[in-house]
Amino acid sequence: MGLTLTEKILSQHLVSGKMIKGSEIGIKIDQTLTQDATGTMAYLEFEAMGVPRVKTEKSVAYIDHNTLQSGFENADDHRFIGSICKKHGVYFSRPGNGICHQVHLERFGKPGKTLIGSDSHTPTGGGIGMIAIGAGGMDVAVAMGGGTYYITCPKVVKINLTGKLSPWVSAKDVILEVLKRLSVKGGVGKVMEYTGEGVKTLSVPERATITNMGAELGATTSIFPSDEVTREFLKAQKREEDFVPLSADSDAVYDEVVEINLSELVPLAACPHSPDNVKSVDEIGKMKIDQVLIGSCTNSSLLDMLKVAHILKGKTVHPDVSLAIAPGSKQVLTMLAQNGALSDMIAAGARILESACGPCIGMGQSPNSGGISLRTFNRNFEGRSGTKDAKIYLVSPETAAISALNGYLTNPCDMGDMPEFILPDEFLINDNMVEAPIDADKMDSVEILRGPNIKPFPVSKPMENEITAGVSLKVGDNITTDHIMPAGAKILPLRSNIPKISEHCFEVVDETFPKRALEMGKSIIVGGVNYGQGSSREHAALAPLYLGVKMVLTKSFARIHMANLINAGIIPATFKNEADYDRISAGDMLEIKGVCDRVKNADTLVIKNVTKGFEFEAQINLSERQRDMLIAGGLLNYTKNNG
Ligand code: MIC
Ligand code: SF4
Repeated sequence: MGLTLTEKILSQHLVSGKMIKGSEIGIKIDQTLTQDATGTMAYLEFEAMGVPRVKTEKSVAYIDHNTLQSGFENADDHRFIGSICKKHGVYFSRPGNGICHQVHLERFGKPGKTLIGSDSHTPTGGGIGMIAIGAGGMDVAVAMGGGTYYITCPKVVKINLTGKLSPWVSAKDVILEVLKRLSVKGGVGKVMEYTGEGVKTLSVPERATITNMGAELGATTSIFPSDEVTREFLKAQKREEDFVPLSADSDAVYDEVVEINLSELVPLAACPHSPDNVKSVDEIGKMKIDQVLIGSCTNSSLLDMLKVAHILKGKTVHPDVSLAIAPGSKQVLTMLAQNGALSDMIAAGARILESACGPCIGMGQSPNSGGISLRTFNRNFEGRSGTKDAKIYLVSPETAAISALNGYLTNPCDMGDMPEFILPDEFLINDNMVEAPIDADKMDSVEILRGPNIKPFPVSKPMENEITAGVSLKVGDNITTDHIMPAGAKILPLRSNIPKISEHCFEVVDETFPKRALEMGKSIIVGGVNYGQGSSREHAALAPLYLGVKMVLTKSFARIHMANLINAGIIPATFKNEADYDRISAGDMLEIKGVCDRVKNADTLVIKNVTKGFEFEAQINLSERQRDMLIAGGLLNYTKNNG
């Protein structure tokens, strides 16, 4: 029986467990990446582990998220990360060099390798045939130290592409179509593997758009084969030597098959407030818009930017619209400057932003009250833009650019014929903004620069055998990490200060939560399905830990958040009978006895609702390693105990 590409790469990297779907496997990690908003914590954790130099083939730290420096905090964190990298063997991509995923794809990713990154959009690397997975900072720290990374052995979904995209229909429309069909939880426990004749028609940046936004499916990752198109891309990046041809066996067996005929796709948009709330642009109609933002790790490649510049050339942005553009990397921005496309954007009235995440994470450009904003980004969760009542639509760069000129949502196909946009034979290579680490024998000479904003992370205690705690918060389905631990220009600078950032925990949902949880001492959060979808930020676990949350009890969890809860020593439990969710109210007192014994040996916990006087069961479907970790009080304690 043949193997899928996913199975081939995973089994080559397997260090523990068996390739049995649904069971836990440990894999060796070749490369890691971090970004600055999750990086400070990850490097503090790496330091705490006491490993002198990273043990991966390549580890890179990017500064791309916290780039709006409206106080000393972000600049201090950047200096801290820079000094840690120099000392411990990590390459440091300085602010201005670009968005982690775009730069990693251009300069460092290699087909067939494994990559984990402390950012949920790490699967962008799947565009060149990597197994690239988003993870919590602590898992990345462990991998940097040479430790194994654990995942549930995934099911593999074949996404069979046929046909060819019509003019002005975009890779973004492909992933929006997948999201429309499968939903934000459709990918949980699965890898999306793209195959079929249609693959050849997509360039590497287009493939990367698709694997990037595969994160919104909740998937473990997404992957394309490494073929002649990949070779051409790597050659143009002057690293053809990194190319290896990779594909699934012709008789590979998949767990599910999704058929997509590229020729039948039309321009789509994800409507507020979820990436899977997808409708066609025509269906939504000529909606008046206030803002258009083009960029983010999903759509900021040279190819995307050239299309946008072509559409804007010689025109003026509509008077009622603010258009801002953030090219994804220094390479993209420099090439746009050299070939004149940047002038076309500026002349049309676009506001050019630095090569960074920027407005995607609420770092500026919040829309006006009730504003309608079209964005080429990947997330449109409520409040993420910084304006709570704004309405965010996720679209392709083509749809965004033409709509910015017209002042209303426009189907780009109305533009008629499309010229051929061809990627250059050679990209402009200049890695002068990537600083190499100092030689190992000189590492003692490097001083670690710590700003006053950097506070130690909360210490979790070993698990107690009895938990009596009130329900401090009850929430519904699809709660995102942006609900649990919001980001944005005001809160992100607090990422290195857990006590302070915890004051904003669940702010979008209930601003009284942090104070109440602290007053309760110990508490439990109750949630619905797909709890914790979205970001990899471990702050969504560390803040609840600091506030005394002992257990999160839901109908189901998103993958990275569940791992982060376990790493923090918080029990992730699910209702055995979902109907019990309705029988619990905020404020109820819950009692669980024999917790350690059951976490060690059983698949369920028996929970007594003392307030309402009934008992029910919750499931704890965990591996042995996860059970031991919870009992030790999280990954750091566990590593110390075992190491
Ligand atoms: C995001 O897009 O939500 C982020 C900001 O990149 C996060 C990481 C973070 O919260 O720092 C992610 O996707 O993991
Ligand atoms: Fe940055 Fe946005 Fe991509 Fe997250 S999704 S890495 S904030 S550009």
